[in-house]
Amino acid sequence: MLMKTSLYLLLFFPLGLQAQLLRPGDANNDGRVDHLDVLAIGLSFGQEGPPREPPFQGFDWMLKPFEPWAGSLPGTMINYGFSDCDGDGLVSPEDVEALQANYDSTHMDSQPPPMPWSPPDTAFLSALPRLVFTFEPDTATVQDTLRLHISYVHPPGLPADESPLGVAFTLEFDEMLVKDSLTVVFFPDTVTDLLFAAGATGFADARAVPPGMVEYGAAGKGQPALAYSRPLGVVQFIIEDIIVRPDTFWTDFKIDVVNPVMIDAKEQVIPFNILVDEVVLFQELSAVPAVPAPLAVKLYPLPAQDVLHIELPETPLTGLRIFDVFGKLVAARELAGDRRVDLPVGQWAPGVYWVQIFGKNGRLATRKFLKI
Ligand SMILES: [Ca+2]
Ligand SMILES: [Ca+2]
Repeated sequence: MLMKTSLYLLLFFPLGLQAQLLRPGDANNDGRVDHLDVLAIGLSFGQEGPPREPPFQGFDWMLKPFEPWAGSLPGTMINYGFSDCDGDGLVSPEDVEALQANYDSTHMDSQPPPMPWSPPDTAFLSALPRLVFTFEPDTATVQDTLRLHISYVHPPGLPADESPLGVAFTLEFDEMLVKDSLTVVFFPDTVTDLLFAAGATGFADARAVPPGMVEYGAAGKGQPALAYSRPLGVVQFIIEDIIVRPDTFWTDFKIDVVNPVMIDAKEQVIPFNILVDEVVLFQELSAVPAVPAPLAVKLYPLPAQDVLHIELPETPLTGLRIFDVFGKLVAARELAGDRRVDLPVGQWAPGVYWVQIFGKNGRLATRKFLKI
């Protein structure tokens, strides 16, 4: 019996009995790929260890044997190897792409087995950081775009080395009030010292995150990047057309911040305060605008190499915005009603991009494409 077991292990784990097993993207090995995993990747950032043996590199959703790395996360002791989602032996921004590709995937078959991620508490802080959520505009009507700005506010006197390395939270809201499939998270452009992940359109790649929910995570690259007040991104909602009950003109759109967590570079939980704006949605019942039909868009060739053609068969284009997988804005154009745009992409880094296409009368479409 003993022989049989050993033989099985040797055959199954080519690296020998030392091998552990991971699912790419579940960097904190808690059984789910989500916004929290960006914290583990931030804590492990820049660490190096044995690369995974071929064919176990890459971040397809497969069980991957790997040799344990020499180090582990400072608080929870999760091996750094779990953060090397693509298996190349280095924890780098590319590993965050596994979060996007496998977002909301769950498993129970890693080794050691998945455990809830529960970092230890910090000592008392004299001044608490704040996370502030502000709506713009503060009133809105049907079909309006409503932006929720997320900001980190640094308390005076908190030294850089005790500052947060990362933050994560879930937003819950009434999904009946917004067009939930159009809810997009935009990460701040021109930011290079943070890694981001989100459970919403624009990051979670073709995954149906439960309705009425946005998950968000940001982490410094091995550094306490939240050492000064800074914007962390925007959640964009499109307000549903039937938002007001017949007996009222007013409906409040409220955001609940659920399971918020900030950690420092030692993977200890930092206490902080949260400030959330309320927004009032207002609709004049006599003036309900017609619902814009979804925008039909043709993108070709796919994947794109030198030029991406974007064509709208039925309405003129008024603008374009292109984001990379990290949510960084890489191009924006105002357009004067062209039906087709030829976008030169030859100089762009290969990878997945998102293009947001604006048509007349508030019509909008978001598509992704691969640049090779
Ligand atoms: Ca996880
Ligand atoms: Ca890697």
